[in-house]
Amino acid sequence: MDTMGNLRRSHYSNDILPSINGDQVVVFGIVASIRNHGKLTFLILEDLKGIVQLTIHANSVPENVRSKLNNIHEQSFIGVMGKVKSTEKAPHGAEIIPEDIRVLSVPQSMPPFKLFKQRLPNIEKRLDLRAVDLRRPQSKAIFKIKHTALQAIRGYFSSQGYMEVQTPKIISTATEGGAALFPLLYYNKEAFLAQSPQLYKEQLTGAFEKVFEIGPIFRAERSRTMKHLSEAVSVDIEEAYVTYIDVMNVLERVICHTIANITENCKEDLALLKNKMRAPVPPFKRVTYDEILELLHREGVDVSWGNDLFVSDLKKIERKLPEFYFITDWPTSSKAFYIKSKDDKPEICESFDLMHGSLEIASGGSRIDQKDTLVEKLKERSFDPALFEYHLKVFDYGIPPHAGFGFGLDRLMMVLCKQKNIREVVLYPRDQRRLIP
Ligand code: AMO
Repeated sequence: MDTMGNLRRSHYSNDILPSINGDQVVVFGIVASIRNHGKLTFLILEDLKGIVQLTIHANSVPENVRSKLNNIHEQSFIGVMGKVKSTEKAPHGAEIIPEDIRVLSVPQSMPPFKLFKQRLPNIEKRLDLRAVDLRRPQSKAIFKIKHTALQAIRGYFSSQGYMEVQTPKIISTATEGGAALFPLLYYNKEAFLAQSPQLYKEQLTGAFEKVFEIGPIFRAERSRTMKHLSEAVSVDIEEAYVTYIDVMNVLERVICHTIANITENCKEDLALLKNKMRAPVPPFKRVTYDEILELLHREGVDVSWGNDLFVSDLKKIERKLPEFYFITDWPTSSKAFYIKSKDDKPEICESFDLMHGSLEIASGGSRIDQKDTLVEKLKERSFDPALFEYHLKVFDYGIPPHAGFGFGLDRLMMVLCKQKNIREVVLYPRDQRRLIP
């Protein structure tokens, strides 16, 4: 095996153009394919920017360089120094005639699945060897889109005056009632992985007014579904002096901004994933919980008031609500303890879920900003207020009225990348059965 020695990349594959005909260049990458025609070999090298053709002819490439081909096969990592030659037959109209080839890594085995086929084996088999699965063009497209989405989200919030924060992920209490906790031993005490940044982001509104966080959330999900993971990424905001109506406006704007950015900057990736998506235009439809119950009733599904809405039921009205829409004004009993009830109708709370068809993307609401009410709510939900003293005492020093939301980045990615299984849009997914790789 060779080493890189003093060879360093001078160009990426997409820089190899007819305009630099005759220049000496150095490229690095992975061998995507080799075609051998006796004295002539074509090798396609792939790097992070695309592909470039190397043409190795017995008449133009010395024997000591050509002999390197004997050690190379597909999926080998190599470095090449050579001269650019313009030719209409090559991608971008130019190829490289190698003068030096360094063989850096040759695979001992070939991937147990085809990297360039549309039909793929079972996802679990691919996840077992995720680092190699991620070399598939469709996988790469998903994570390029995710990268662009993250940049757009950060850019949007920063431009609107939100401060990016990081809150602790090892914490002492639950924050989300329904979802189960992952306990861990923190020195000699019991601690938990954070289900959300909820209580910390609320506290921070007193200091910074507008905050956002993009970070992991941990949920010990009991059931195994296509849209639940044990570790997911949530995009959270919390803002002072606003209500749930105001943050719904923020949420739809950040979603529209992100999708507009992706449709503009990830055209090839979207095409590869066969997603002909167009950026939605705000405002998104807003439907109350009661109206959803009415729509379901018309489809022959009767949900008792106060119950959560099941995906299987929401699928029945997906034809009527196929895109993004909000479900607002949920029963107070169905939402977390920190959500504020309506002043004139305490059985309903100032809350919303953002949906895409039957997929929940986000939830949020106005928050309780009175300590007594929060203590009452904790007791109602059988939480011991003493355990929340670290949070409750902040209220003694005053906290502004505030509202916020959390959206599942991975759930949004399922929509943006047209994927049915959330595991496809997460590099190394974690669920009840999977802790490796
Ligand atoms: P909620 O519990 O609804 O609300 O979570 C917010 C969003 O996070 C995503 N999500 C998940 N994604 C993948 N796997 C999971 N197991 C999972 N659990 C949740 C969903 C969901 O809509 N603190 C509140 C938000 C707020 O009010 O600000 C919260 O955590 O897309």
